[in-house]
Amino acid sequence: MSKPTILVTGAGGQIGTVLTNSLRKKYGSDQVIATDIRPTNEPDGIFEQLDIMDKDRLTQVIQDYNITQIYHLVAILSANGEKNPLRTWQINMDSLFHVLEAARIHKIERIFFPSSIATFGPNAPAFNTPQLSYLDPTTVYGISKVAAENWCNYYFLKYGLDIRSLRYPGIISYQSAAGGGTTDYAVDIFHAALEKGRFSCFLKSDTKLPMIYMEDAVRATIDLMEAPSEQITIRTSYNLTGLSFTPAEIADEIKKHIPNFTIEYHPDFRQAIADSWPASIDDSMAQKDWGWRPIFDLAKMTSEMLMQLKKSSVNQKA
Ligand code: AKB
Repeated sequence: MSKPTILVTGAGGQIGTVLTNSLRKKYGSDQVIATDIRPTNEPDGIFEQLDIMDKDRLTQVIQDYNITQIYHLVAILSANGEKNPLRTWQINMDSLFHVLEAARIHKIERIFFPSSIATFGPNAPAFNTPQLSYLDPTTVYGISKVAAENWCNYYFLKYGLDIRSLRYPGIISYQSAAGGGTTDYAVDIFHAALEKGRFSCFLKSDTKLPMIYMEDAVRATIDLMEAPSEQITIRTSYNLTGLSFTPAEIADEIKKHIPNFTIEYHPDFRQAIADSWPASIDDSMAQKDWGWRPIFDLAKMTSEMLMQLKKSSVNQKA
């Protein structure tokens, strides 16, 4: 396959910020067109302001740059999505249809779509949730991801569109903030630990959820997109995980670095969402089909997060 020309939607979001950078490093800055609804002051690389709900503008950008691949990252996440369910459905689904149709019409070679562990609901097994499980999500975000996965599969079967997808768990990153999800606490806790030495957690101490460190998540995404088509046996979305932990477990790990760190638990509406999700995920299909292996465990991730956040606060002060 020749060098792709890539369009990233939602490039200013938690995953988009880091993924866009990695794609630029891999394929060259001029090959990656970052787009977002909000303008960016990011200095390196091409940026186009794009509201993905405007399909004519999407078409324009695809044509202007001869786009061959799309990473469609725009979505309203689980917690924010509950504040306005119909709007969430509209944005998550319409944006996907704009991308799918544009990809079909303009013969885009490859598309990436992020799904989520939010596709699972209370009737899926909570531990080692298998690839093929009952999907009865309780959030509008989860419902939109189940529908979207099936639409991706439909466009693959009906039009031969090469769409690939991962069911991301909570993603932990130092480079970008989490944006309105139920797993956000696992990013916020690091900032609070360093800035205040204490954290108020919106989930209960023993709520175990599947997570992944950003570096692993980005590697999984690019590896999946680079795998030969014949290795991709799942066209809805692959289960993916890095590690699973509870708020109490991550707090204990942080205490190894910041002994005076304290945590309090004040569960809110996000507890019910977390309770409906798996505690751990079976991603053996991703391992078998395209060689997925996570690198970061809880200890490695915690020391890396703290080290990187300290480094960036020193740089900001300098
Ligand atoms: C969320 O919490 O909504 C997201 C997700 C697991 O998809 N981080």
